[in-house]
Amino acid sequence: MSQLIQVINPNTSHAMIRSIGEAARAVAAPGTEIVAVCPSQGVPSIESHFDEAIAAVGVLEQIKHGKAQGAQGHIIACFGDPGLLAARELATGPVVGIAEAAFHTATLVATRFTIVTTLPRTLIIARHLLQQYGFEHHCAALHAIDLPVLALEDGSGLAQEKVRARCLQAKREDGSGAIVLGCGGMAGLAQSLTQELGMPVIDGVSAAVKLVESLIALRLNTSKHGDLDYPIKKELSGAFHGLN
Ligand code: 2AL
Repeated sequence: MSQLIQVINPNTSHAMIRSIGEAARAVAAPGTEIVAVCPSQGVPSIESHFDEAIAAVGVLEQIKHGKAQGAQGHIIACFGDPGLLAARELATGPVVGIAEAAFHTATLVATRFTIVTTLPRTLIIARHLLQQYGFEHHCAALHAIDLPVLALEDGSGLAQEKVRARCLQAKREDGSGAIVLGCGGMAGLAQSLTQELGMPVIDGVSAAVKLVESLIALRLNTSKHGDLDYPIKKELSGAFHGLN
């Protein structure tokens, strides 16, 4: 069976589209085509509530394009899962965010996990998601490497080394059985860190690809019975005209 899965990087970094697309294709089934995209306008990286609000609109724009191109499922590849429920309203196929994909996957292989993310101010975004999704009691600790998201794309390797060092420290100190990587830009690090640490290190992009493939195989679309029904038809004005 062949299928098209759209991976949306909600920030406008083309370098990050490439690394996220590579990570997605590395685990995709032979019949899965991955199309990796980003919004036509928005923020270069998502590190605050302000950035998330702008990114969410870009996610909706891309869900609309993806549907028109025949994508059967969609992935929101930013660790704050910006616009997730709104995207589900707009979409027909399944929509999975990388934070929720990573949390679900981690609890299948460990009772408690640690999150390693980018800037300290993004920790509150992860905390809110843990509460909202009901994973609070599964998260043993959250850490920030204290570098911005785009440091992961600067080619120096410094951010990657900081992620590695934080993961090693978390293994020694946190008492958790798995580590969740808290940024789409960390996607390429999971497999080598899993090997080096000898414990599961989970990247939400690859976890989301396998979850969306499973939902498509199970013929499970987003429920249109209830609150995730298509948005109520109304005239949107200005730049939003026709979005719904
Ligand atoms: C993110 C992410 O995954 N992509 C982005 O731009 N910001 N979130 C994060 N906590 O680093």
